Amino acid sequence: MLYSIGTPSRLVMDLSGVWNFKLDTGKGFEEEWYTRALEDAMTMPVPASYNDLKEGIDFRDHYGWVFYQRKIAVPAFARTQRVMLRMDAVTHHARVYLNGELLCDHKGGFLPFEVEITDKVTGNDDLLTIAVDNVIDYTTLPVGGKNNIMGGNMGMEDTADVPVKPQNNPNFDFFNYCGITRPVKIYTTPKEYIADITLVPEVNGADANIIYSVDTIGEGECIVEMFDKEGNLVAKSEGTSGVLKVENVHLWQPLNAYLYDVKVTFKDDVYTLPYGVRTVRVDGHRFLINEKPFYFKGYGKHEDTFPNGRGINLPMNTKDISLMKWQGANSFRTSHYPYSEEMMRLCDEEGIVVIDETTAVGVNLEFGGGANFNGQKISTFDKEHGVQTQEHHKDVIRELIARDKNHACVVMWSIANEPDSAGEGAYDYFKPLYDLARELDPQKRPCTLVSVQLAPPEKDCTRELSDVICLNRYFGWYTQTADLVRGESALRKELEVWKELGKPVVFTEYGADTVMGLHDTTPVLYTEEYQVEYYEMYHRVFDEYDIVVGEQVWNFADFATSQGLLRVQGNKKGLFTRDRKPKLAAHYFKHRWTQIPDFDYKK
Ligand code: BDP
Repeated sequence: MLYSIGTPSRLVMDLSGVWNFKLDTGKGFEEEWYTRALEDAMTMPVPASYNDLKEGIDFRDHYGWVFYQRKIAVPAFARTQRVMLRMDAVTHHARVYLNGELLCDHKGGFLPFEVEITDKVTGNDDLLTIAVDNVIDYTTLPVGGKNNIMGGNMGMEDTADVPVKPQNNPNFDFFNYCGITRPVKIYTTPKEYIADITLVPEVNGADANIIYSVDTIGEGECIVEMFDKEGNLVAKSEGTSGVLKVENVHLWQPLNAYLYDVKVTFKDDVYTLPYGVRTVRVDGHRFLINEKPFYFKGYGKHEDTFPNGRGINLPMNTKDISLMKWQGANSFRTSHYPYSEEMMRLCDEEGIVVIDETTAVGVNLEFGGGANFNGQKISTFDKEHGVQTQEHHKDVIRELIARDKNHACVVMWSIANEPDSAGEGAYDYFKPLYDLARELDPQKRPCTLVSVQLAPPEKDCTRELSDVICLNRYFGWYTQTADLVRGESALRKELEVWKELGKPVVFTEYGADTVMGLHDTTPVLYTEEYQVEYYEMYHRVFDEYDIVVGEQVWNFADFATSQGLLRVQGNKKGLFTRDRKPKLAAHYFKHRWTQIPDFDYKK
């Protein structure tokens, strides 16, 4: 799926701005709010999560549908073209109406979807309404749980006479921000147009072949040209599929990006794609980028800022990448959902390596002692009572790869975060998903799932399925709490098991909550000193194992979560605070990472 850009043949109208907005307490669809102007509407910016933008817990934790509305006017000259309405992300479930008519219904809050409106727009003020639902449960990704993972009454009886109000219970550890979180755009194309472009690099010594295919609607001539940074034509081919031959190719390298422009001309339509040429593959326990052993230095992150929530924040994206470079990092994982296309394009430009994750977080009913149904413990993949997410999970993989397949920055797909990968039925749940990703990705990038500490390494289906073993480990925090000596022993013990398997291992999470400004001479939990000592312990161990080819801390920055007894206004495992001030550990990492090369750190 192509990113919407203006080109000599395409016009983009960005619908960002202040829209009308209303919480639905149950009557919205019955009363057909989408057929007329919302009554008693409030103002709401698009794009943004709405939760932190008005006061009160009922607003912040609203459960269910909300309605966004505005008028649109598409000028006559644009209506001679094919007119598309594109939503970059609506979290989590959207129904889009124009002048009262349902145009589309989309499930999944972090990937784009679009609908043609050529014959629907009148040119006068057309009424656009987007209804958005934030309910998460066992059928959605991310998964909503029945237990609150942060715990409740500490084992004591709840004697209140007032019933618990309907609410989301995320089966994951980040605030369930929602709304229209990324831009909504109208764009045009000619009636016969370029529907998709797929590029696959093959590097042979100094030269490269870029194998391309262009999906077109209509019949006609198709020309594909590749330009270098100075605008010189370096390759050209005709036809909707073929090869671009590039001599003395300039490779895209981590932290040393180089982007060509691939320009496709099909009849009246023109589309230009920035494109980095690089290869990726796993060889034994090494992760090769451009055939050289790469070492991941970086983070798990979140799209999380105040007061945008998960709403796109372009200045913060730029700032974050600047901080990554300051620190000597080279990569991050899009934990726990696909990030904005603007961020992916920025990573292509800036040479930041990305592990691209689906929205599959919470596919695990073992958290907090496990889920139950009528008092019976139920397993995650129980056909009747467990999660019912596999089909939707496939859709997410399809949409993610369709969106991100051409990005040089993406070097690996993460199928899920911390699923119940050692549970009964896990292999049967995941095998078809890996098969699908491998079939759909034209570049055949490595695939992984990010494995939870609850999963014993001997039983974890990631052993067979993943090209790279990605581990989230909290020795010295959630286990061996405050005891780094015993934490170190547990970490070594586990690595001895993975060593036998011979696949590369990347630590995709390890971290300790740390409250900025809390210090002590004895490094106790939550102090900045404990965070540093915790990381020093892990690194001592990582450096002894050749199979460990990467370290991505949890987390880049502090972030908002649901309320809970272990969360003091959010998760505090950031190296930076939520407003991006460095903790002691941020300086420690700068020191470590600026000494670790991106390539050849491990043999
Ligand atoms: C892991 C999750 C991550 C959490 C983290 C934590 O993958 O989302 O925020 O633990 O507890 O289980 O800090």
